[in-house]
Amino acid sequence: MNTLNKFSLEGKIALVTGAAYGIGFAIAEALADAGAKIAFNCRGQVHMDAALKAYEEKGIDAKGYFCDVTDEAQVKKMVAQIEEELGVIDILVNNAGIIKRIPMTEMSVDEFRQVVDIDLNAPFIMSKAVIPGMIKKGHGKIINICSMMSELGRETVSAYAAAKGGLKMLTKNIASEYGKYNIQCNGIGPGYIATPQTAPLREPQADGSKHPFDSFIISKTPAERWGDPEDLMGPAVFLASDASDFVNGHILYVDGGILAYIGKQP
Ligand code: NAP
Ligand code: GCO
Repeated sequence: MNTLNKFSLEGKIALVTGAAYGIGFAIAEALADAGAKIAFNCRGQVHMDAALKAYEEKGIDAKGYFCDVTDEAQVKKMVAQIEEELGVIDILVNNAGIIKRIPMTEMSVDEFRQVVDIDLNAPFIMSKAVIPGMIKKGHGKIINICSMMSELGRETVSAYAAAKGGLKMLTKNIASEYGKYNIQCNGIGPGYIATPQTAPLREPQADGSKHPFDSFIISKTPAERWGDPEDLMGPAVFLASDASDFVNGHILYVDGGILAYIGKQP
């Protein structure tokens, strides 16, 4: 067999959560390029309309569903609709996520809980909803979008780091519990990627100079650049395809080397 055929997603049905834009959109585009039929969700009409237009412009016949991934009833309804309209989900990408940058002692319990609800509880809810279909089908791929904060902390991101650290371990546990059903659950840990989520960290200063955090990240990244959502496309196809059938419980960091690097000598 030609090894490249192992990367084909022809005939597969993929659900990418929060894929109206940003990393999710790029991953959905990649899976479509590899042959998958795409389903995605978001919460508002404005983003849905813009996303459907953007997918159409890329020549992708993506189906959009309104769903708040923290709401189990909405998730079950969406999964049932996808199974009716497209078929049983082969690939689930738990991408939807938020961050709140607040010093921990100033963060309210509700704010902490909201981040954990979306970034950790929702991947549990989504995975619990799609695994039964994967078991019946005899295979499945779950890809959890983790973070460098699955490994490292920094000021103001306590809830996010706690959630993404938990998501790393949820990934390993799903891999452990469902590997016997030929379901592989892995994570992608993006480094610092230029999307709306990190826009506040890259905004130029009033005098036109670089945002200090922008300069900091470039100095900490061997690749000396921010990542682009496109940098995640190949890794996503790999983990969604037969090419990774014996990869399970792994977090693939796509970070330009930042986690490997102690940083430039001052
Ligand atoms: P983004 O641009 O802020 O997009 C986040 C997406 O999640 C949006 O489509 C948003 O949809 C959706 N979402 C948020 N809460 C939701 C909910 N309750 N139900 C359904 N959808 C919801 O973020 P991004 O940078 O693309 O990040 C995507 C994922 O990668 C996140 O999990 C993030 O933590 C992770 N990540 C990002 C980076 C980075 O540097 N950008 C690095 C590592 C990991 P709405 O429009 O409805 O809000
Ligand atoms: C931050 C950033 C990071 C990135 C990403 C890094 O405020 O430090 O938002 O958390 O989003 O998660 O991998």
